[in-house]
Order: sequence, then C-alpha cells, then structure tokens
Amino acid sequence: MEEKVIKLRQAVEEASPLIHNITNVVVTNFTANGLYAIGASPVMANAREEVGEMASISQGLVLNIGTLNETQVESMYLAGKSANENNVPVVLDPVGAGATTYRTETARNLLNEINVTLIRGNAGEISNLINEKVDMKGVDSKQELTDAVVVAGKAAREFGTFVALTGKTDVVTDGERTYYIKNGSPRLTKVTGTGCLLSSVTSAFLAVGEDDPLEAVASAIAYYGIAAEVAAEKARDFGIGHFQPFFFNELETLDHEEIKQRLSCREEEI
Ligand code: ATP
Ligand code: TZP
Ligand code: MG
Ligand code: MG
Repeated sequence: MEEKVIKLRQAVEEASPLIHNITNVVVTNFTANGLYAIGASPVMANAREEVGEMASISQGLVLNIGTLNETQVESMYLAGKSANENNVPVVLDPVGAGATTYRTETARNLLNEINVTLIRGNAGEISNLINEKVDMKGVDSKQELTDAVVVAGKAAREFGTFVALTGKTDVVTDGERTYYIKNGSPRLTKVTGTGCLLSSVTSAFLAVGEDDPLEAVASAIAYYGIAAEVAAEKARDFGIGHFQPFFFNELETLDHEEIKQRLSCREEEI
C-alpha cells in the first residue's frame, strides 16, 4: 500500500488533473490552493450556463453542499449529468446533511439523479443520509461512531457508491471491501475546510487511479492524514494559525520515507 500511495501521489503531479469544484463560499480559496499543493489543477465554476461544459473537460467533479442555494443546486445537477455522460468521476461532500432538512434532502436527491463515485463525509453526515439520526452541530459531527463501518457499508450499498466516512479513524468502503486508515491529526478539526479539501484531493487521486478506484480513495486519505501528522509535529510549538501553512507545505513535498514509516491502513473484506 505504501508504494501505491507514493505512485498515485506522483501520478497526480504528472497528470495534473483538472478538478471542477462546485463548492461552498467558506472553503473555495483553501480548496484551490490545496489542490495546487498536490500538483492538481483546480477550477471553481458555478454558473448554469457553463457547468456542463466545464465538467465535460475536467478529470474530476466535486459537488459540495456547504453553502447551497437553489441556483447552485441546479448547477450541480447540470454538471453531474454532464460528468456522467463524459465518464468523469463525481465526488459528493454532503456538508451538514442532518443539520437541516434542506441539506439532507438535497444530498439524497443528488444521489438519486446523479451517478456518484464517492460520498465523503463525517460520521453525522453519512449516518443522516441513511436516516440514522446523529446530532450535528452545523457542519460538524457531534459524535464519533462505534459502528462506522456498518454505517458506511450500509450507505455504500444503499446509494451504490464508495463511501469515505472520516473522523479519528477513516473508513473507506464499497460495501464489501473496507480500508481503515488511522493517520491524521486532531488539528485538522480546528481548521475549516479540511474535510472539503480532502474530498477534492480524493477526486484528484481518483482521476489517476482508475485501475483500483477504491484503493485510490484510501490512498488519498492516507496521504492527507500523514501530511497532517508531519505538519502537526513541525508546527507543535506554534498555534493553529501556523498549522495551515505547514500542512500545505507537507501536501506539496511530503517525504516518501514518512509515508513508508507512518502509513496506518488496514484492508478487510466484509
Ligand atoms: P467535521 O466538520 O465534523 O470536522 P469534516 O468534513 O471536516 O468533518 P473530518 O471528518 O474532520 O471532515 O475529516 C477531515 C480530515 O481530518 C480527515 O483526514 C480525518 O482523518 C481527519 N480527522 C478528523 N478528526 C480527526 C481526529 N480526531 N484525529 C485525527 N485526524 C482526524
Ligand atoms: N459552514 C458552511 S460550509 C463550512 C462551514 C463552516 C465549511 C465546512 O468545512 P469542513 O471541511 O466540512 O470542515
Ligand atoms: Mg473537520
Ligand atoms: Mg465537512
């Protein structure tokens, strides 16, 4: 697995996939810069007049409902349909699903209409999508799950997608094969947009990992978590404001030895 993470990370740099993000107003700049850090090319495009065309020339489409409104949701449908017609993988980040009915319903409707490759969300978001109520505090999950793999597996089977349920331990599953990833840093929970950027980073890895897309998702999450671990160590004498630039530096130049030594990823068949 270490070699796969390194190989896919290099492939992202070489191919520099164009990732089309229809995302929220909080994380737009953070996401674009994080994608540049790993060597991908970001584009943010929202207008219904252009999203179909933009999705068709991209290698990945990310739909993120963090600050949704009717106009943006209409654009998500248009972009999603175009991505499906052009075999462009779609990642859905159901930000705040469960916090309001509008968010839950919109995420479910998108999943019904669009062929989504991966849903990437926190414990509360994924649980609420499958109607298992977990309290949300706005966009944050109020609890870790003891049965994350059961919830993720159920969501994967119900929606026919891969699911990445992230938190202290990340679970990546297609409903049959599951990866458990324990890399990461609690500091990621203190910077807004780290979940959203992760969704876009998985899209970049999916763009270059067609031979085993589930493994590509797990690799993206492991890479991201290890980058955060190293950044947290380097920034340990500083406050949270310093963690962000250290983290972006590691996303860009993470040492392969760190990947080999720190990777904590286990694969299981259900
Ligand atoms: P939330 O809004 O609940 O924070 P999110 O959408 O930001 O959710 P997270 O689940 O926080 O997404 O995942 C973002 C990244 O942070 C992932 O790489 C995950 O592994 C990491 N992460 C989250 N919580 C922890 C933790 N307690 N320890 C280590 N890493 C964590
Ligand atoms: N409010 C609406 S979207 C958003 C906030 C704070 C960003 C959420 O980012 P993440 O990556 O889910 O923490
Ligand atoms: Mg978070
Ligand atoms: Mg989130």
